[in-house]
Amino acid sequence: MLSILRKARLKDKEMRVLMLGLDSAGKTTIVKKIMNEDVNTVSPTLGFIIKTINFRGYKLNIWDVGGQKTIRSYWRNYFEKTDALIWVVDGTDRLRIDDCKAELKGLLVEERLAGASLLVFLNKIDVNGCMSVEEVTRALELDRILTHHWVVVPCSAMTGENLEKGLDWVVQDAKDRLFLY
Ligand SMILES: Nc1nc2c(ncn2[C@@H]2O[C@H](COP(=O)(O)OP(=O)(O)OP(=O)(O)O)[C@@H](O)[C@H]2O)c(=O)[nH]1
Ligand SMILES: [Mg+2]
Repeated sequence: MLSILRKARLKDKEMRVLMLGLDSAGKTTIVKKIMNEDVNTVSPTLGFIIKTINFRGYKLNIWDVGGQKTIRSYWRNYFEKTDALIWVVDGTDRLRIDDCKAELKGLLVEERLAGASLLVFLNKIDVNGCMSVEEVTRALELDRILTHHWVVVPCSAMTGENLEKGLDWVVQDAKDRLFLY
């Protein structure tokens, strides 16, 4: 039933995209850059922000939810009807990569996120010494994920590099799914 509803919505070219990740990963900055807003004025997100963007003929409703540890328990309030999960990783934050892995792992067992595509944005590649795609794939044990379609896209919310490439994958994966069931 859920999948039928989801499919109906995809046919309407509308998608619900949930953006999560540890605090300071760059979620809000990514959304602002995509919307052509000033990226120098971001502050930590304490609740959530919804932004709607028109992208390649699709209407993407992006839910950008704050990632601070004390408010991560609220993430579950946003799982419903998610078509795509964008997991944002701070590529410069090696210290918390295990924390990052554990939080992502917790999401992937969520039934309400079962049908969602997973885009991992490896953010902050404009910074010297940022982790590589291989490093993050290994650290987050992404190769073990068999339950979701996933991809890692290295990007920078500051320069905008590869942000559209990531969204392209999200939309394409949704389109492909329309023909699957
Ligand atoms: N150099 C660099 N800095 C970035 C990039 N993206 C975000 N930042 C910086 O990282 C910090 C945190 O960015 P936010 O967008 O607020 O992070 P967030 O994931 O929304 O954090 P919460 O709302 O607390 O969950 C800010 O100082 C940004 O300027 C990037 O691609 N490159
Ligand atoms: Mg934020």
